[in-house]
Amino acid sequence: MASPAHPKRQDWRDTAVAAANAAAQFITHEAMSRHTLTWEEKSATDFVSRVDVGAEERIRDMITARIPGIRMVGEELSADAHPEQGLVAIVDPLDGTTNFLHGFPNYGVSICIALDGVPQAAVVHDVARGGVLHATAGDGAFVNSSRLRVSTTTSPARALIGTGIPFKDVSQADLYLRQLRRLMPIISGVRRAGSAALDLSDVARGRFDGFWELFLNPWDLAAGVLLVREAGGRVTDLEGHEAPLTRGPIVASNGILHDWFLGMLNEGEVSAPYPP
Ligand code: 2AM
Ligand code: CA
Repeated sequence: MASPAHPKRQDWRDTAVAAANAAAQFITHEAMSRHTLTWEEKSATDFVSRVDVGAEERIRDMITARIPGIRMVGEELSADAHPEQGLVAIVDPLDGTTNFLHGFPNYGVSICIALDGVPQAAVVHDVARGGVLHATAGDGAFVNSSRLRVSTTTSPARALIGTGIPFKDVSQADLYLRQLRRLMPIISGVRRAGSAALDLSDVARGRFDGFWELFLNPWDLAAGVLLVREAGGRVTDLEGHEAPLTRGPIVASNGILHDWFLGMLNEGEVSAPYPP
């Protein structure tokens, strides 16, 4: 197992930021002609276009040229690669594809460089709303050059919570709706913006006090996990274990509200809410 903070992590962050910038430039250019794009179906509710693939090719080419020996775990081109073995770049070239295709301004690029399952460097480029969020392990999180801090909200009644509504696996809908029903009357609001990487960024930015989703893939969550941790928050699974970089449920918060949040999500559920 590698030490948690690798000496090359800042070089890796710089490469990830450069690759995200290149992808963001491409996405912004392509957004002008989004009406001409063909939507390809990965499944009935999950779409991809040549913009996703083109952005990932640009990221892959830059990262593999600058970091010898790195493996890609990318949503469109190498989704089956293992995210917790060796030196990997975990990449969502366009998180919020559905938003992008509709012209709804909430999509971005997410890249995490991890070594043996430990996130070392991360960037989320908030393409539509603006801001390059980045972090390296142990050195804090930043938006552009400003330090990021999670919120200081202590009262659930003041909490604004981000979420992702299950869209593929409807078997999770009942659990999800029970969780939502318990939270709704006692918090200040719930938002579903359609990009998990940006939702986690919004926890790191202190805009959301918490975020949960029952199923995410490694590329949706890996960069955001490091941003939230480095901004002073917590990210776990539903049982309170530190979030892995593999797929699964994610609960993020400003840390202060975390135990309360986990308690609410799990209250009255008879068995472990999500299969391992
Ligand atoms: P994507 O745009 O990279 O596919 C969590 O909700 C994640 O699921 C999002 O970050 C989004 O990542 C993905 N997703 C895919 N299809 C979706 C849909 N129809 N509605 C919401 N999220 C979707
Ligand atoms: Ca994507």
